[in-house]
Amino acid sequence: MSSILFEIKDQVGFITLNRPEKLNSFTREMAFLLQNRLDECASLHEVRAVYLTGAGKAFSAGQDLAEIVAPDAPGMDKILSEQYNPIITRIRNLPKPVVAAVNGVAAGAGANIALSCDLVVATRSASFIQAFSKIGLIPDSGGTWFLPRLVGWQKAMGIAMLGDKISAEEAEKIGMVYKSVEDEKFLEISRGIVLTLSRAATKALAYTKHAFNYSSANSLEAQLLLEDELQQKASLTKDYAEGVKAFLEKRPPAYKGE
Ligand code: LHQ
Repeated sequence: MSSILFEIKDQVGFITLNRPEKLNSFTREMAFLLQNRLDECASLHEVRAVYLTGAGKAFSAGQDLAEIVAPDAPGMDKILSEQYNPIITRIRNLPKPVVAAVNGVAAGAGANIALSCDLVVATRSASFIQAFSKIGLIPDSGGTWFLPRLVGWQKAMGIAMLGDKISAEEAEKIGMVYKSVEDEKFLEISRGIVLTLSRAATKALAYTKHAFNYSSANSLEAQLLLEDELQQKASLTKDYAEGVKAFLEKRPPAYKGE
């Protein structure tokens, strides 16, 4: 059985991290397989949104720590640059919404892969752990970038340095995740969100994502110019024409992602 499962259904690319007996901790092979699946999701027209989740009781416990002490293990110079950084940049640059459906514990790189997604929906019994400090490392996979932006400097510093286990409820309260939902409703709600996104005006969502990606580094003036440029692009899409037409005809829009 592959460590990454992939299925396309209802215009959604469903990616499942699949090493449940090791809490979906990442091997090198698994990191490369995830990169490949993200590339497929980016290039396939039939995929209009992505749903990333874990098999079994965990989302992901981050790097497989047994693998990195093996005699033939790649050095630290390769692990981030080849395995994790390309996952994060793929998720951020993928021109479609990516939903992390956090079904259980998300630790280390597993937590930060989730936080790099556009929307994080967590089941109530899930938790988030910046486990790095416990083993003498720093938060990687974008952790030092996403965390202070999501929850503010002080909370981020505490979470990073103390390695606190943050419950899904707390994560929602401090703005780390979009929603935490009751376990019984998790699948229905998280899938409902990704289905809604897969039927939306895909290009407008891609431009929204692009604008958000640039917003932290841009001045207000630069961001206003970027919005102007992207809004002009959005206004040329078929989906924009359909959106306005559907509104005037008092019917739901039928977007095609074009
Ligand atoms: C694991 C793991 C795991 C292997 C559970 N590896 N087996 C980047 C640069 C280079 C190097 C290092 O990494 C990175 C990025 C990173 O991600 S660093 C952070 C790595 N992750 C961690 O430090 C988290 C380690 N795991 C834990 O702290 C706990 O497992 C958590 C809190 C996630 C869950 O605790 P429990 O629910 O009590 O589960 P468990 O600990 O009993 O784990 C179940 C099994 O999964 C167990 O195997 P076993 O054969 O004994 O049943 C664990 O050994 C295995 N497992 N995480 N990362």
